[in-house]
Amino acid sequence: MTTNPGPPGGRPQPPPVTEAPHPGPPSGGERDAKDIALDAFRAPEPDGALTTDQGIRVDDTDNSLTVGERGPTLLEDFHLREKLTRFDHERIPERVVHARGAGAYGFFEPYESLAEFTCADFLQEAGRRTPVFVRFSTVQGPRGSADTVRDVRGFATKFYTRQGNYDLVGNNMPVFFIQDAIKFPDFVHAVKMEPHNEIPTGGTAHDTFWDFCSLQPESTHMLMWAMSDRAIPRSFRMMQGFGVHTFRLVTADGRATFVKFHWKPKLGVACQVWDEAQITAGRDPDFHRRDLWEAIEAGEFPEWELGVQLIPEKDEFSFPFDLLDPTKLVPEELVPVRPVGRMVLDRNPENFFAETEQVAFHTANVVPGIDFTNDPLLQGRNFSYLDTQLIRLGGPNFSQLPVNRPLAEVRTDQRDGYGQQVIHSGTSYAPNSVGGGCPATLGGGRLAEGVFEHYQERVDGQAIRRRSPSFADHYGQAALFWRSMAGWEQEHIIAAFSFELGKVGDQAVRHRMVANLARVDQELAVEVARRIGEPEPAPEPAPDRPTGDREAGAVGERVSPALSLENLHGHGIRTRKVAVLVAQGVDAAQVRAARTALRAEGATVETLARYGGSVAGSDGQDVEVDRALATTASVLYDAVVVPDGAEDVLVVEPDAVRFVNEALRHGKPVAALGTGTALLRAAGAREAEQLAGVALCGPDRQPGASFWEDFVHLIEQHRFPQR
Ligand code: HDE
Repeated sequence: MTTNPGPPGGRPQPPPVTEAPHPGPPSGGERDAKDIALDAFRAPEPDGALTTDQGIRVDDTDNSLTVGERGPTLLEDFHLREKLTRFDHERIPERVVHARGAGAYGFFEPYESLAEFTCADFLQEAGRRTPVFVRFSTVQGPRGSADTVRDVRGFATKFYTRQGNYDLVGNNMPVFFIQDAIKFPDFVHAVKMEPHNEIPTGGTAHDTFWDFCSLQPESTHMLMWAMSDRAIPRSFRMMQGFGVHTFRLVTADGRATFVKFHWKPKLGVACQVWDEAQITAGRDPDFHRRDLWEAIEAGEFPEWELGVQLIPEKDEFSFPFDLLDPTKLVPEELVPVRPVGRMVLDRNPENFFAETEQVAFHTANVVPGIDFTNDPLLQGRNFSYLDTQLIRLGGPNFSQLPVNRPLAEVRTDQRDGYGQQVIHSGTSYAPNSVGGGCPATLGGGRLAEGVFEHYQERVDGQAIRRRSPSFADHYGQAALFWRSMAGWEQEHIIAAFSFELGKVGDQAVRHRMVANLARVDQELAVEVARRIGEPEPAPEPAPDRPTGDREAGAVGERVSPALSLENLHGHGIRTRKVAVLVAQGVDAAQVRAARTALRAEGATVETLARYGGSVAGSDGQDVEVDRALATTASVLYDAVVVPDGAEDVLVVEPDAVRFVNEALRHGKPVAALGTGTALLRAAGAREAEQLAGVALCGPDRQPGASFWEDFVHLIEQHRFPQR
């Protein structure tokens, strides 16, 4: 039994009851309007006396109130009851999908006015900043699942505009598995853990998922993305985002333009390789969450460019696919992406639950100047997001939660409900006269004044349950994606299909899936079949494919270079993590040179050794050790340097050998200086000088500036999968 002893020298003296000082924001630069608005809800660090929820000061929080020292506990102990009751009710339902995520605040600013296309206030003026909150997520896994599973990533942005909240609730892939929202529960039941045993956590490699997809060929295009490296991003900061659906931009005079939204990461797109992702899931299940947090804390603010593909309404039917079909993308070669602004995330939340867990996105949160289309997936989403928050956040007042509150003033006739935070006065009905007619509607035709008016699309038809024939091509763009991949990307896709289908127990499912792949590409299907032990599939004609394998055809129809990771590299190595392996006798000058050269380019450099502390360098000076090898892993770094002088120790250090072996296997840049090459050999590299991405500096030579420049260039290329 323990009691809180308080400070030495007597009982703690509670400070006088005063107004708590304001803690202010935790990190980041300039304070924006949302940050300042949150001040009203920030609780100070509790440094005074402990109280109950009612503000009553508590004498003891370690012992329940009992009759005598060994007697029964008294019901009258309101502090005990409150403490346990509050604890019992701490959890809320996790999101039905996208349960695991991480978020951050920041701002968006346009490069130029988009007034020509939209009256959305936040897009009118170059440089005018709008606060944002972004949440990244995986889809399949529960809240506690690993970050690096093979999955789609959510990329949801809430813009706190002067005209109210605008939510762009996107993913890191530009298409989706299904065309109609009515299939979403089926899809999610199939992809989530299987109901009888809740296996697997966070992965798609199981029977029900592949059963569904094999029977639902509209998922084929998205499967190609999900089996590509895009499904195992290096970090949230290095992935694209897409609005997926076609939306509308609308001008003040009611003119509409179709639009596809794109987020392009300033650091370029970078992915892990599958083996690396799997090991990372064990070594650091918080890999992406930690990366985002640490980058922001270090002042390395992640940045994306917002791009739009603009399509005049008159061109609605000029593509070989339907713009309303969310399993199709608009190739960038056909409609270029126009960069229109940038988003920077510069502030971490203060409390995960209050902000990242309670943030509520909704596709129907649009502002004047942005509108929907009849994409049947989008239409269903416009219902689902509000509906899900009602159960997840416990009632209709979730938009009053600090993270969800708009900066724009809220005046509604909505009242009451669980957790109402507002003390309303006056009337709550319309029309009224006693309230002076307020809050009042302003009437149509006033988009320019910030009044939302739905786009006046003319629609005419019969009520039918039938998919449009214009949605029927399920393989054309899957094949386009496949053809647009570099050889190594195709290999990764084959390996991913083989891994996933190899884990499917039901032979008929594998069989159907291989037949579907044959409609995408015969070689792909044959190779996957070979690897999973299926008979070679017969060539499939894919009769419903207008874009198909046409030999002729514009770039963007036959092949889309913009889809390949080869063309999405970033520039420079800012925030890449480089490990320098050290041990007794290491060339300390080389360690210093590596640190200086790589840090000058913005990389994070850490020295790793068997134990923490320091090691004696060859010049007698100590080299500080940043981390003990046992506390970290090769998969958590982007590149490795093995300096001269410590090879005797390192080649017999299993953690060091494994470190380099994994770096080599995962195609990472490796620099070996002088006798450091011995560690490469110990790690299994026979002819290191022949390996792509390996930089060697011969014995008796010191790496000069050009050596480090070349190594920086290798890190910039991220991976050497051809190795
Ligand atoms: Fe979602 N989706 N979704 N989704 N979605 C949810 O909303 C839904 C879809 C996406 O970080 C849920 O608040 C339906 C496409 C993201 O909080 C839910 C359909 C895209 C997030 C929901 C889709 C997304 C969600 C679960 C098919 C990319 C996480 C919890 C019609 C464009 C947002 C919640 C966050 C979350 C419904 C399909 C993106 C249930 C019905 C397509 C990024 O409402």
